[in-house]
Amino acid sequence: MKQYEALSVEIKDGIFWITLNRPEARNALDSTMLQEIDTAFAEAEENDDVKVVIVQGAGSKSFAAGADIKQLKSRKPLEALIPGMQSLYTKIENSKKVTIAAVSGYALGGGCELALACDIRIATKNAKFGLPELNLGIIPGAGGTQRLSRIIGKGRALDMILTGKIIAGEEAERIGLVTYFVSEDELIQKAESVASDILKKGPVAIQLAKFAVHKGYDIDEGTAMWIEKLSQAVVFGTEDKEEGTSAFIEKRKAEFQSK
Ligand code: CO8
Repeated sequence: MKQYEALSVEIKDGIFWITLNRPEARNALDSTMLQEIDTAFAEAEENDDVKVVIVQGAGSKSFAAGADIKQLKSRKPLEALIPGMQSLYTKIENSKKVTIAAVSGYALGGGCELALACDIRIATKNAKFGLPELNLGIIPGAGGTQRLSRIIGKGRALDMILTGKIIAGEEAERIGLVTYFVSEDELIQKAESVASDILKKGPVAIQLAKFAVHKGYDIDEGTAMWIEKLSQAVVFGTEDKEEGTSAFIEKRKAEFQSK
């Protein structure tokens, strides 16, 4: 396991836990942390025993308060074009592992965008989501303008982005920004239980189901249906399909093996 400075990383029972660990700066995403998130995801990606990555913030005050504004201040226009947060989050969205954001406290700016790049979001009562970039004279630049509207709809996304308003976990669940809304002390347990449902599935099926949803979302339905069909053709050739269908007929639990 690699050594990390701004993260704590742990692998437990098929889950790769990434904890953003700069609580004194509300887990703001500075260049070290972003580099380490990239490294940690690469590490998870290579590990066949890992099926789910859960991202959380250290302490209950903050998931991540966004890009490090102190570093952002000196960035020049062309630096916005360098692959950075946006590319990293696209990489996370494209990961073959299932990603879960377990959000307690602030998920603002790049922190909210990190959660948006994950497949599943769980929020506590004290979670606070927002894209307040316009307050800084910039715009959301790590996928927020695109992913937020795809997840909660254009009208609500425009309202959040243009006003910079911050919404609580309950409201986030009501508008579909998060899937689960739990109390503070249930967060880890809920994340583990969602992960455990996923861990029972075959890795190829997990990967291709995720791929079909993400890749099909932005293209015409006919082509997207072909992505689904071709993905299905791949899983039809796996031992897991044989095992899953046999287990049903034999009235036992399936034991999926494929890597
Ligand atoms: N960056 C750097 N430091 C931060 C950040 C941040 N985003 N957020 C908090 N901190 C630091 C504070 O400066 C403070 O440090 P110090 O103790 O040295 O003064 C410490 O964390 C504690 O912060 P507060 O005292 O403000 O704590 P509060 O609990 O009172 O408030 C908040 C917490 C509400 C989270 C508040 O700190 C805040 O509003 N933070 C900024 C939130 C924000 O605007 N985020 C958006 C950032 S921009 C962004 O994410 C753009 C992403 C896309 C970039 C793409 C580039 C190409």
